[in-house]
Amino acid sequence: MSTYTIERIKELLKVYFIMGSNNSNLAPEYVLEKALKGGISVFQFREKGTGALEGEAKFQLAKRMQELCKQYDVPFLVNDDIELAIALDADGVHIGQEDENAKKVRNLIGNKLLGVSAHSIEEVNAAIEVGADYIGIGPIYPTSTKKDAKAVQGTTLIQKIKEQNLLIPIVGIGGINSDNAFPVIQAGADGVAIISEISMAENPYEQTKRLKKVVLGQA
Ligand code: TZP
Ligand code: MG
Repeated sequence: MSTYTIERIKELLKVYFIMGSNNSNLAPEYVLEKALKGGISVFQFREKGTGALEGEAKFQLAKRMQELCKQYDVPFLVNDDIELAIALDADGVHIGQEDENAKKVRNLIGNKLLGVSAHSIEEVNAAIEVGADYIGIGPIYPTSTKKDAKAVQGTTLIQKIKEQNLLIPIVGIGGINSDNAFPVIQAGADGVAIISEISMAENPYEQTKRLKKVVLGQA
């Protein structure tokens, strides 16, 4: 486990923005700053797919985005790339089932935040076992952002986790927007993780505010 309390992690997951340089036609730093101003609660740097930056360019972009997050006091997480997370002293990492073994990652990152994607109750339990701080469940709805996404699963697994009284914080992901976010929260997720609805928005600031209101039940 990390040094964050469960309650704090649940707060952080509320409006969880994920982005890399190929998720927007605008400069990623510009979009991130708008999202930070709009009230995102955590940010994940996810630089992958077509045209993704590598090496020094990836490192420098991550560093600039981390700097922005620091200015707004929002935790900065890194997707998959443990080495990068350690080099930047990021606040945590998020890994999928096909990435580095979660137990090994926990040992490498010490008490930084660890998020793990899970698609079944077995994967959820395994993630809890190795000390994951939260789990990502999805895709909840159809998405075209992740090309190799698993089958759409709706909120079934989230409900199952709640029925089994598992205490691990949960974030839903995949195709989430301000019109369909609330059912994810109602099913038991602590928050929603979002790429395109913010990164491709005409106005990422307004879109973030709108999403936040929905998640908080104020829309
Ligand atoms: N993992 C499952 S779905 C997905 C990821 C990274 C993509 C989410 O992107 P969007 O644009 O919010 O559907
Ligand atoms: Mg991954």
